[in-house]
Amino acid sequence: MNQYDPKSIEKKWQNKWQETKAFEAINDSSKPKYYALVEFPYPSGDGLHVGHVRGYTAMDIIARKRRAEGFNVLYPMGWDAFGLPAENYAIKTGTAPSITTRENIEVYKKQIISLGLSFDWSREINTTDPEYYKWTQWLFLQFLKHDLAYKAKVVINWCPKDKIGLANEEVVAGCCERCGTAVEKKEKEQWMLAITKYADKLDKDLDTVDYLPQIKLQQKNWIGRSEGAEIIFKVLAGSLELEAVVFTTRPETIFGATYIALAPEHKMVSKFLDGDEYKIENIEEVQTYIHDVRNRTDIERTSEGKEKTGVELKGIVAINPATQKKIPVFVADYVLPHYGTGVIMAVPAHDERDFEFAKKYNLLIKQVVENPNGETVLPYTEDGIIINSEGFAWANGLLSKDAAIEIIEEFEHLKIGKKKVTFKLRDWVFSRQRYWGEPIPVIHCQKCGIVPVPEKDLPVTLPIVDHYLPTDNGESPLSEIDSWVNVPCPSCNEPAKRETDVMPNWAGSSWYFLRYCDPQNDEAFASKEALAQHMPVNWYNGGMEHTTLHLLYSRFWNKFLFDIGLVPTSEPYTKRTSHGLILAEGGEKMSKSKGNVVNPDSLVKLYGADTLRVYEMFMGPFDQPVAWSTESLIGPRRFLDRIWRAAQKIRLESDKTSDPEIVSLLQKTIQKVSDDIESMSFNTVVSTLMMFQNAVEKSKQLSKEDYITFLQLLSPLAPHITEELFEMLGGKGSISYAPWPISDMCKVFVTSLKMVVQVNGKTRTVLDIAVDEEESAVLALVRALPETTKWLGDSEIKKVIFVKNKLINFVL
Ligand code: ANZ
Ligand code: ZN
Repeated sequence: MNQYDPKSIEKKWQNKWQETKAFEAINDSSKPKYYALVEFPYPSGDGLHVGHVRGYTAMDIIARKRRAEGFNVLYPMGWDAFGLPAENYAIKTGTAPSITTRENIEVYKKQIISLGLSFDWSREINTTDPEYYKWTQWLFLQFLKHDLAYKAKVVINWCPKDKIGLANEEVVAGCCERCGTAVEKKEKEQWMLAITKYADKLDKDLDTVDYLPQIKLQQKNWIGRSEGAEIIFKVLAGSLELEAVVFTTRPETIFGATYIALAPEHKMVSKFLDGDEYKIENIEEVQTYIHDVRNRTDIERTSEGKEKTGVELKGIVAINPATQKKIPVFVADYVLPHYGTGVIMAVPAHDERDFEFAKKYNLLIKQVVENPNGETVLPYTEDGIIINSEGFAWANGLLSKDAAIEIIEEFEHLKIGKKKVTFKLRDWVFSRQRYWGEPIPVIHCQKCGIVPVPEKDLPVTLPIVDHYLPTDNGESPLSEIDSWVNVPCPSCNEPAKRETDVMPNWAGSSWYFLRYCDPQNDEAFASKEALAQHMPVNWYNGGMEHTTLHLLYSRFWNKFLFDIGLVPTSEPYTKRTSHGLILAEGGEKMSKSKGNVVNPDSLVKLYGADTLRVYEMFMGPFDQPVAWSTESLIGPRRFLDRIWRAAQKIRLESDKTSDPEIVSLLQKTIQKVSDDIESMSFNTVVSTLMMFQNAVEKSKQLSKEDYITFLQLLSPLAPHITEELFEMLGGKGSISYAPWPISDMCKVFVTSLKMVVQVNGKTRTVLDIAVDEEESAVLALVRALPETTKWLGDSEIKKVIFVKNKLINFVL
């Protein structure tokens, strides 16, 4: 065998790894544990994408290095298989999603295996397998038991075309993420998960994990913690006296609050509109306005460019609790119903939106903060010095930050306000009126209300249906299967009905990393022992697009399970990194509609998986987006060809020792490759290895051992060719488990050093010279320096003291 033939050797090693169970993690190992995780794919009809290969190969390199370092590595793979594409395909063709899913998984699995990724296939999971979703349902019942799952009438984003409720994040620029139809608002009963109860922990505990800074920041912004105060404003409506509670992050500006504004959806507004007790003067105007605002998105309502609108509730006034002055009450679009209290105290002098609004409606603008560094231009939104706060004269002159603390205390004392922390995060709409999801395991009984399906009856499996479209009133197609829906109540045995909503496609992935620890367990979602052995995940790499949803959802589930004593750590992932997108050749996004998606299969056939892997690691900095170039695969392929040839030569005629330059360079290569793998600087790993191969080709002598060490460094990137050559050169066992090389910096061969140049014992400069340079050569170097004449002047040189490799001293 003399030609490098990836086709045959890649198959050979893939079979061998499988036969020897080379990559199976052990549940009771004495080795230290290491859990490496990548996001499991949705098995779409399009097959694997070169973007998948980038992330999977990167973690594969980490996993392989850890095995070589002596860890018991868990690197699992599975299928996140509930989701809309299979369901939409079923609506179109009538093919059951379970069938399409099975077929797609088969394709994906073959593709992934062909890449030589070292996944532990004995732990493969599939979120649509009833044995898996039994536990997703069981976990839902734990949320229900602990009052974290509840039903509520909520205004949901509604896609009139797909007939489906959408999560906020599924709405892109006001349109349905899937079909592009303009999204409407609709009120509907939904199952909710109370993720907001964990908002504070999800925020604070980010300090305890090692995530890339931009990932932490995105999570923080999404959670949106705000510290401020709630303050009570009296509202006078004729003879009625009501209270409106505002949320503000700037309580120290209270003396500048010249109106209050309610969200159009606020309860108090509807009370004014249809209550008999009090009717506002301009009821029709307000009604029309509210109707107009209804279908505007939050972004349209609040973004900077958009004009803010509102209408005054005529005949009603509020009392500013600090000034005791009567101020107008507005309904305004820029006040959102589901943030803070849905009511604001407006301070036009110090808030952009309020300023704009006050100008438009001719409202009082009263300055209460002064710029300490110069002229104050309104609206002045920075911190500064408090002025014009007569009622709390002691506050005048304080810095706004300090005044805020004191003023809150005063409010608490007067019982008109209190300190308050608010979050942007909303509870999670957890039901979908669809088919291809986990049925929510509850039964509705006229007498008993919501009754959980007893554990022994789990899983509630999906029935066979003959059509997949939601009903016209937007209910799940499950609602039309009478034999499935009608069941006796588990509690009173009277006729009752199953819940027909299913879970969103985020459910299965919220806990899959736990199931990998113990995937065949049919008594628990995972045993305590297995979880203790493998959790937490040591390193999780995935897409940046999953930072705010999947990552947050799964942290929430894990934290809840930790609190009820079912998992060993509060945080599921110790470390999180993200890879940059792979773009199409022209730099555009790869997409099916543009027809520019690159499928790895043909590349594996043509060049081999090792070449594809090395190319994807070499193509650019790992965390940056990078454009694909099929042409460029030839470079990595030639690199592997050269390695193949070099190894054949060494097999026939290897030397006992290598050139000193090789010995030295190898140590530096070990160091650099080891470090760069840890920092995911894979492109420099490849270039460092290429430099070593260049040196090998120039060398006079090369030992087999040194070349094997080099192959070990390459093996996480190109596992097949290195296994083959390792075997060929007489390596013992598998290169995948050969101990990772450790650099010995003592062997590093120094090629240059610094020599001190002195005149009469005083240091004048430092010269770079070659090791062991002779006196005459150094003298010639020094004389060539332009400064030398200045140092030596006209004096005669009495003596030259030369200490090899250290210094040269002219005595005048
Ligand atoms: C008075 C004030 C004075 C405010 C001032 C700001 C500046 P963040 O930081 O994002 O939490 N606000 C409160 N609830 C709102 C809602 N439901 N819809 C729209 N705006 C709302 O923003 C908090 C600030 O946003 C609050 O502080 C409130 O305006 C406004 F010089 O109160 B502020
Ligand atoms: Zn009942």
